[in-house]
Amino acid sequence: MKLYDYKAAPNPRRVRIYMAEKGIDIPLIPVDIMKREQKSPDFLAKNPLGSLPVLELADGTCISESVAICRYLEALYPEPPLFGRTAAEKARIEMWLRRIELNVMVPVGMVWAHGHPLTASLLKQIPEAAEQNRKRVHLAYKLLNEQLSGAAFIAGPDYTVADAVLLATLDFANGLVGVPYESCLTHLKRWHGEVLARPSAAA
Ligand SMILES: N[C@@H](CCC(=O)N[C@@H](CS)C(=O)NCC(=O)O)C(=O)O
Repeated sequence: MKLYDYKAAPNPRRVRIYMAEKGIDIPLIPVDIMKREQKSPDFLAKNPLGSLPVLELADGTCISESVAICRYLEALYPEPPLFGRTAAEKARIEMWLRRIELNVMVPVGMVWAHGHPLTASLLKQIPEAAEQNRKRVHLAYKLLNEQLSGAAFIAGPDYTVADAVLLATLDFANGLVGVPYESCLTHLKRWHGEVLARPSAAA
């Protein structure tokens, strides 16, 4: 197996954090997004969306979508379980994965696409779209903070794949995109400090 990767991008980092938590070691093949290598014909043959990460299996099968890759690895390496054990745990983790994807990552991506100089050459930017989505991100931060007021980790008492996905998303939003969460969101801040302190955060 090999994982096509780009160090500075949040979606490949989700998988690297997940792999570090599981102790899985897979060779990383760098693909330079800044040089548009992900849009080369060779890479489009692996993922027609031309995006990272992509996991390539020994038989040439290519799996894209960060959470699908983690799910595949979970089936191969079930311990420690990061997608839950019981039906309720699995559903709760899935619920938070969907919320992080749809309520955090989607608006963060819109702020990135419509509000950042690095993406200005890729589309006709609409500043109002960036502003509107900035508000959506802040609403989502409140939701995360509320959840973390009563739980150690985002989907409950244990670290799960949802924490790996949220950490990569939040660091991207706080950093490159420039939508930091407010310091009054103390539960989110507590969680952020704790997951950043885990060795996997360096992945
Ligand atoms: N939903 C996908 C998103 C993949 C994605 O958008 N990856 C970004 C990097 S974080 C990318 O490759 N962007 C370059 C492009 O789309 O051209 C996932 O979870 O893997």
